Amino acid sequence: MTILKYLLVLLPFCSQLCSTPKIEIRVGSDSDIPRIQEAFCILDQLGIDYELRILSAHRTPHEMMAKAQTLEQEGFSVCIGSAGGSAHLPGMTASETPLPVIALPVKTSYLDGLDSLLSMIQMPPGIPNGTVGINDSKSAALAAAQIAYLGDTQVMQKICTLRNIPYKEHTPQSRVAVVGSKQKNLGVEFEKAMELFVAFNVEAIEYDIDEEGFLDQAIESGCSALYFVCDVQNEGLVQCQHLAKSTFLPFVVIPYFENKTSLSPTFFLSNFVE
Ligand code: AIR
Repeated sequence: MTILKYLLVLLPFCSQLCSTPKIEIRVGSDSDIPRIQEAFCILDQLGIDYELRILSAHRTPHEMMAKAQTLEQEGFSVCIGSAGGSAHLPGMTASETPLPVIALPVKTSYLDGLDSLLSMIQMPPGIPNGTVGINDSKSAALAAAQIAYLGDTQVMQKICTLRNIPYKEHTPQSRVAVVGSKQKNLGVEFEKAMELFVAFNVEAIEYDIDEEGFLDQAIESGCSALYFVCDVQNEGLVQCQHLAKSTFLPFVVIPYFENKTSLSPTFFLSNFVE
């Protein structure tokens, strides 16, 4: 009887230890499914468990929200939310779950998916919704896998082989690498982020983009993500592409504008949409 009692107490911990992270892929309509096939291929190649759900934010809003609220308790660790048109699905999901949500805009409407992309990247501050490019289901799957399996050497090695980048032994900690240009003192713009890191007990280590070997140092010190302050009007976009191409760490980019008055929609379109 006593043994049974102990077993019952231990059972939830065992199931936590044995369970592998799951990825939920929610689409707004079954018509989106053919457009995101590459995500399924990537996750299959990596041997990662995922569940596909059709949950429309306008046809079945209550079910969609309810399923967002229980994601964590169902054992998911990341959600990919894919939609076209006004594309409110990932944003509404993100507002109901603490899990990372990756927004994947699909090209379904007369506006070629640009409408969805712009809608998704404009979630209000405080409700994160990491957005990938239009129809870029490959990146959505890789980003989700990198977040969910960062501490899993086998999966990370497979990801690095697929992405053709070297894998380095890595033990993720509650630590992020904040990367910017010390010369320009971009850090001052990010005090709010720093305050949040402190509030969540996440250590933030600052690295200068011009410092050689900082990426290796970030990996060695167990950083779990790169938080890159991208000086978009200068060399930031090139640095950003280079960084994203060369690391397996989940990569968050925050656009920084030195001169806000010179911004125009044309600047955004030519620099970001490509
Ligand atoms: N959608 C569904 N819920 C929220 C959004 N944005 C999108 C679907 C699909 C488009 O609306 O992802 O691309 C049309 O959906 P339906 O339900 O009319 O087929």
